[in-house]
Amino acid sequence: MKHFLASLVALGAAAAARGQTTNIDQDYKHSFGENIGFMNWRDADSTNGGVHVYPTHLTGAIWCENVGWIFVGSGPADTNQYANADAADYGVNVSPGGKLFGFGWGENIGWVNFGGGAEADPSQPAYLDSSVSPRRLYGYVWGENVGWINLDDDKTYVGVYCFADVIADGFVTGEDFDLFVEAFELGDPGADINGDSFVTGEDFDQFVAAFEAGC
Ligand SMILES: [Ca+2]
Ligand SMILES: [Ca+2]
Repeated sequence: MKHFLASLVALGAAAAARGQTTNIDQDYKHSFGENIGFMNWRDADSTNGGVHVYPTHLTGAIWCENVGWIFVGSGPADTNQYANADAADYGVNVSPGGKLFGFGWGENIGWVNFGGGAEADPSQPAYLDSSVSPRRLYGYVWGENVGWINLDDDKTYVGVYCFADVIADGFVTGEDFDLFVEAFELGDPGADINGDSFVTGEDFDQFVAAFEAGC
């Protein structure tokens, strides 16, 4: 078992290094765009591998059945959030209260404004709600060329696993704890809970807080 877990850590490390891990709920992984159809946030293929929601930002890509990939960022350049001042450091951020803001880039549809819903009248901000189970996204996102993207549906929505769910199977268990500690001791990217590309005491604190809360 120990050996298996170590292999899993190694796999996770390789995947994380390529930005391929996801913590999107396997049962709730779609949003819907009024003009672009269903959007898969988790597992459309093994190349881009879906979205990872970190406490302060997103990484990865969403597959849209009609318009291809929307990239939500590959990791902020300097801090825990994308500056979005130019195309070199773009992506979707998460505010301390859970609101999404910043930009995704659609290979065929241009910029997608994740803060667009907050600017609508009435305001319909896109946000991560951590008070519900499963944790999930709500609200609306605006695509400059494709209109509204709905994160608000009752049945078709994007669920997000707990930050402490390192194995990302929807359950926070001792197995996640063991794997995290092992990854942490190795300085493995799988233990990078806040997604800043470094494994530090901050990740340890955030993991323990999320683990104790059980999300
Ligand atoms: Ca788990
Ligand atoms: Ca970190």
